[in-house]
Amino acid sequence: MRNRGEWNSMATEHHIDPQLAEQETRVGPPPLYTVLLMNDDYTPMEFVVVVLQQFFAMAHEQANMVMLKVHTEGRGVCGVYPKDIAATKVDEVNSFARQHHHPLQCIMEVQE
Ligand code: TYC
Repeated sequence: MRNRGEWNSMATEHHIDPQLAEQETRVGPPPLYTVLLMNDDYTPMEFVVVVLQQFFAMAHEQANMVMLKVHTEGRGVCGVYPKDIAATKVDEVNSFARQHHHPLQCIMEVQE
């Protein structure tokens, strides 16, 4: 039978199956990702406030503070999420901005 010799040596010589190696070495919880907005010269301030309210569940006052932080400092945090949720938020915000013909950029960064 094909591979019998290989299987036998794995069983008797205690080789590590490479497909299991990742499971054996992964320690700790999965990383979290920070979702950020980047400043630009063209997206209207009120559009950014709406994005923060609609996609990140912020109240108008908090959304305005985050928008102004992005406007003055170049970037600002929208939230911190597991990888799949962060990636979905990034895609949704960038699609929404493009639908409205704004250059707004939403990105994600792995947490330290
Ligand atoms: N700088 C933009 C303006 O003056 C406003 C803005 C804020 C754009 C935050 C993007 O992520 C952003 N209209």
